[in-house]
Amino acid sequence: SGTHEPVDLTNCDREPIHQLGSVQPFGFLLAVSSDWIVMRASANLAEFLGVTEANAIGRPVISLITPEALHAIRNKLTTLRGSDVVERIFGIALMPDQNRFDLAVHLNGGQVIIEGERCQEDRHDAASLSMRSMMSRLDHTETLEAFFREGARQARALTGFDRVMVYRFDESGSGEVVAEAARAGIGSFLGLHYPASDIPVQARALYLRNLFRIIADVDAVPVPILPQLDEHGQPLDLSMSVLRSVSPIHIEYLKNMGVGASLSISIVVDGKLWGLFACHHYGPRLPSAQSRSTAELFGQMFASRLESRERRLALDYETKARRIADRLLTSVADNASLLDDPAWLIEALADAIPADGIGVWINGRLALAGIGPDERGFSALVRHLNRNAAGRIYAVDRLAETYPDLEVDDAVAGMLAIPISRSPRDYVVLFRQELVRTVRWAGDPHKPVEYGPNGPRLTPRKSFEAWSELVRGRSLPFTDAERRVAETIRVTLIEVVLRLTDEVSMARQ
Ligand code: BLA
Repeated sequence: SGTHEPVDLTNCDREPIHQLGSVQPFGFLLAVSSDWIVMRASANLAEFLGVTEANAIGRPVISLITPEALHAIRNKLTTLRGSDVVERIFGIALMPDQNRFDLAVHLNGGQVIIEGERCQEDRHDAASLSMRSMMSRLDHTETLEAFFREGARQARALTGFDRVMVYRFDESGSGEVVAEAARAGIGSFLGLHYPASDIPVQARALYLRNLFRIIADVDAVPVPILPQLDEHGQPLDLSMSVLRSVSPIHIEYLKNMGVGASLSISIVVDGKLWGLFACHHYGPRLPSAQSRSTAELFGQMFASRLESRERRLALDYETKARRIADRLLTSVADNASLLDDPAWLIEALADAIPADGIGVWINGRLALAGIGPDERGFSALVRHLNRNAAGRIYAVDRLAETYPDLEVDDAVAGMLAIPISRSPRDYVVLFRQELVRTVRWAGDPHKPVEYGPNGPRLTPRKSFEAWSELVRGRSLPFTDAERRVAETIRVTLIEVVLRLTDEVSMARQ
């Protein structure tokens, strides 16, 4: 609709993607008042119902469809009291002697939104895959990685898309491809990272409400919904629509990736958008409404399995970490000189708090293994720590930004400091390297960048560069669980170090 400012790469977050005023052409849309008068219709109505939108608008819906069809829709409505619920009716005849349709029905601002598409015989028979056996396969995977991989495989079996990725968001909204199932010969996106801006905030908010997003054909011409504006001057809110058309920016992104159809299924864990099944097809693709519905259900089951797995893993981690901390402390209590051996310490902590370097600073002496500042840098770091983190666990994932005057190698980006004496002087400090150094490049970095109408930004390669810029100087953050483990280690190491320094001063007397 012409009422909005033009969208470019700088104002993506403000594009009203739920109000673009058009649908994808694979189906029709009717907005019907509570007394069943057609208020709006998509401009392709005649293709499906043999009546033009101009002839339909203002008429009772019963002049377009049979009483039986209307009755079926009304029945569904009784279950639609909650908002954000979409009901489906498969294989229903809307007119006598006519092809069958699949319908999606939902309520919006007192109106009934009816979306229909031709019922297709599915070559890819999703219904024959039993949800129970799929869940059982998922449950039999050992590791989280295997669980994701199995999830990707099953989502691919359900949708028939060329590439299915499990895409996980981090706290900042950037994402990583953590699993992939793909047709042979199309390369791999596994392990790649993308910036938060590739999926703008309003799109994420929408995917939390509406868990299934199909873009069936990137070359499809959107069909306007008429009239565009209602008597209040408002475009139709398509948040819960199945057919909602797509932002031209995102279409360009998909085309630049060579993608013909895209599908995403939300993965919602603990009420938050954990990630997406992101699916690409290298040509147009529209799974049947029934298959899509099954895939959506699969996404929900997968997410609930993931939720309980994450809880269990968190518990397992705490148990394991406590054991590691105990073992570490017994060893150090038996043989305090182990604290002079940072290589031993980093190894002992590896499973509890993974790091790329460790420094042990006791009585002004540094023992360092792996990456970390040298003696001078470390003593400057310790002065900072004494000032602003005395006696407490302190973690940052952007060291250079936190302490601009600190002279440390660019590779060192993350730090977790564990004070180990009562007077804030002695520390065990874990270091993590810059994240961009640990990941693969998206696309071929030597390939020339291609320009589209919106510039070179919307390509996987540029997208990865944008992400790299964003995380420059940052490490993988230390998690809350890791900090809790560090706290356990702090409390007990204090006792050990205290005894040590007592012994030293006794010997001196
Ligand atoms: C939506 N962007 C999306 C979606 C994905 C991505 C998965 C969901 C819709 C879909 O299934 O296609 C991004 N796709 C990815 C990523 C991978 C992938 C990261 O396969 C990694 C493998 N996009 C941009 C920029 C803007 C933008 C700069 O890169 C805005 C300026 C916009 N992305 C954008 C919009 C949507 C979107 C508007 C919403 C599309 C919609 O649902 O209408």
